[in-house]
Amino acid sequence: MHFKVLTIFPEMFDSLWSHGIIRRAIEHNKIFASAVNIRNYAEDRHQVTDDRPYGGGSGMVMKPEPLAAAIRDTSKSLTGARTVLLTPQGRVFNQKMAQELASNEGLILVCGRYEGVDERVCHDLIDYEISIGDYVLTGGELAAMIIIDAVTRLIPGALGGEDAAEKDSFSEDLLEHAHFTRPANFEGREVPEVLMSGHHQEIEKWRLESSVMRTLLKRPDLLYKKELNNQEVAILNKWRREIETILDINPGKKTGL
Ligand code: 4FV
Repeated sequence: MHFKVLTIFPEMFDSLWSHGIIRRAIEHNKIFASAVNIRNYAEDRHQVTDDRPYGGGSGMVMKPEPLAAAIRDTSKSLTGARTVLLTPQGRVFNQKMAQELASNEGLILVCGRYEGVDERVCHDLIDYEISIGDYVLTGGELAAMIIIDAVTRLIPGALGGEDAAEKDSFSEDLLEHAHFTRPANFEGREVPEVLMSGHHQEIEKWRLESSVMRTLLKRPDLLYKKELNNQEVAILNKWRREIETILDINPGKKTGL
């Protein structure tokens, strides 16, 4: 997987390239990544990449010429790469989109600044518009880093443990189960026995129940839109029976709620 970032602040990515999983993936040639300065494609001697908006108003807009030249030149050296503009206008990024993007040869990530980029660039040269969430950033760089991070860890071998990403949150549209490590007793709080039992089937069962219940409690919206499998239905039915038993035993004051 090739990542090419187009930005007026390429040095912002130096730290991303040189730490953790991303650094390891680069060192093991699992990904090839670099940031290119859009200013290099500005023809005037001040390398201006922004200008005042037609129609007036506050702020500046990214000029089409340097951006278009940067995208075209980068696409030439990265055949088959898809171009992504990071913008609040885009589809909101999620794990499923990360999996889709990870199937590409290469991604050219275009980072806007100021009020945004000239619409004619979006129209002619952008394959995907992606947003990382419904809030406004000062630039697309942080959004590009999030995409690079989430996609890189899906590249086979990038995480080290071959199947590590398969057990991700959201890979089954469920939140991940609770995680524990040594010490077995931390400030009086024990690790669930089953996790120290070595009984892998029981551990998998416990972890699935932990995932389903955490998803029910923290992100029920994920369960509403999910096709539940038999195991998940069985877990939810077990808890429904638990709740019904509690309500049968202790109906509580008839509040009519
Ligand atoms: C953004 C987002 C975002 C908008 C104007 C950069 C800023 C400025 N990008 N997801 N949310 N971009 O707020 O991706 O150019």
